[in-house]
Amino acid sequence: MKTIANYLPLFISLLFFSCFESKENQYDKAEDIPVTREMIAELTSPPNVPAPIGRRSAKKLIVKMEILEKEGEITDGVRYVYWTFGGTVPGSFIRTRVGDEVEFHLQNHPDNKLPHNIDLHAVTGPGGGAESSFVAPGHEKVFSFKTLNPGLYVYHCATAPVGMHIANGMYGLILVEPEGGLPLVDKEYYIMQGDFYTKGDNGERGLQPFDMQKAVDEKADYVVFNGKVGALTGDNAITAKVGETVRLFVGNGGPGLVSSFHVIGEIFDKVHIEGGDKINENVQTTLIPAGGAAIVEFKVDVPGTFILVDHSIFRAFNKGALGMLKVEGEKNKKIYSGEIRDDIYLPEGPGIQSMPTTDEIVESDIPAKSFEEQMQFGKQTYIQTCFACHQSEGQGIPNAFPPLAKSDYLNADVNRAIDIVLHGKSGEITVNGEKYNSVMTKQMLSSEEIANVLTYVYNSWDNSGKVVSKEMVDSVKNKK
Ligand code: HEC
Ligand SMILES: [Cu+2]
Repeated sequence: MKTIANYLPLFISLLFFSCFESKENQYDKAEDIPVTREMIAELTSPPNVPAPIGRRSAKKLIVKMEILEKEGEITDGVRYVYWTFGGTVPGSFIRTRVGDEVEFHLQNHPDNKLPHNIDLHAVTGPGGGAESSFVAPGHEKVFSFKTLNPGLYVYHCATAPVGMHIANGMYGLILVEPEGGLPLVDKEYYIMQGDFYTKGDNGERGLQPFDMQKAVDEKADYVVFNGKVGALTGDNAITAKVGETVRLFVGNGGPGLVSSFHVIGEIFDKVHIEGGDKINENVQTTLIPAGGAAIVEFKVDVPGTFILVDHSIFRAFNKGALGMLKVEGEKNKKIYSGEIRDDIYLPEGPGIQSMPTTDEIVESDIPAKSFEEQMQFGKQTYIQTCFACHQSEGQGIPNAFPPLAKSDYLNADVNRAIDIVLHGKSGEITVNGEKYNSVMTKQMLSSEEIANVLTYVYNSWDNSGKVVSKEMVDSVKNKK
């Protein structure tokens, strides 16, 4: 028979530990961690995350998440109706600690057209909450769960057709920090990849409906970070200072594609593989499954712009999966020298060094006979030659290749444009208010071809409509 004496050690230890709210976890099971008081969860829009939990004790944490169906822009001129948790893609970031009792309020705005629900991968229970949270427009559903496992988890809508709800942007991340919190770092950001499927091709303007067949075939028109092309580039880039440690909470909503997440010019000092406890070190590229996540950490040692990509690289340069981390601070020549020299390299000896000069280029023998032919031939040259850098719609790539579409620089001076295609261009230029400082090599084209391609460029994408003739090209050529 048990007496009070049997329980005495337990009483004493309980007394002792309850005096120190933040004492190391003395509970064998997370389900036994008691919650003290109530607290409204801070939710944030990407790329921001709520404040770290630090050493706070487990709480009853109230999460109020509002579903909004709303139109947005997936890239310049292309509209898309997103379905969102909290008004953004990905949805609001939720930050909890192990042992929290989360009271989840899922609110479906009355203006919405469809019912939705939520499956949180951090939930232990049927459907990850989906069964208890199916909610019609103008209603709110409440359910509650205890966070048992620390880690970074995806949440998403699980209403049929599930793939369509996810494809429209219904996903986000919930972090469950361990007892005592993750180690503090200088900067934390929230990034989530997603693939989008539109009726029109990539770049086709106007309001684009979701394309079920392309989604089934996993033929994405857009693969992006944080819901749209350019959500993390230019003025939207994330930032840090030299010497700081950056932590990225990276998720992949899918619905279809796996991400090969990489930061160009950085090495991840640590990766919490798949968002769990296991830490890998010194990683170049980490795989993030659809419906999965990873926490990556690295110290930034040198200044510059570091490009975040899905290293399935056409997705980055052609479909949008490209972000930027801008690091400011002092250079460190020990770590990175910058360009030291540009020497002539002649593996076969100096005898055969010959960069063809423009004079040696064979003139094409079938000249265009009309404006229509100029446009047709010019488009061919554009696709073969200029497309790779200036992109299909002349939109360019931020910070790398200037746009030719609606380019003030192009439209201001036709002879200068001819000169650039003839001889190449380097040094700083400003196009539509953005600075570029890069190199365009000279293009090996005949005068005829240059006339056609520039006519095509000038008569596309809202440019000035100038017609360029072979004679104009020759006169720029002969000025030298
Ligand atoms: C290898 C990549 C590359 C290719 C191929 C290329 N360009 Fe460029 N282009 C550039 C870069 C980079 C600049 C900016 C150079 C600088 O910063 O000084 C530029 C600048 C220009 C500009 C002036 C800036 C502007 O946006 O109006 C024009 C016009 C232009 N290119 C036209 C063309 C045409 C036409 C073709 C095809 C015949 C072509 N380019 C092929 C990389 C390229
Ligand atoms: Cu939904």
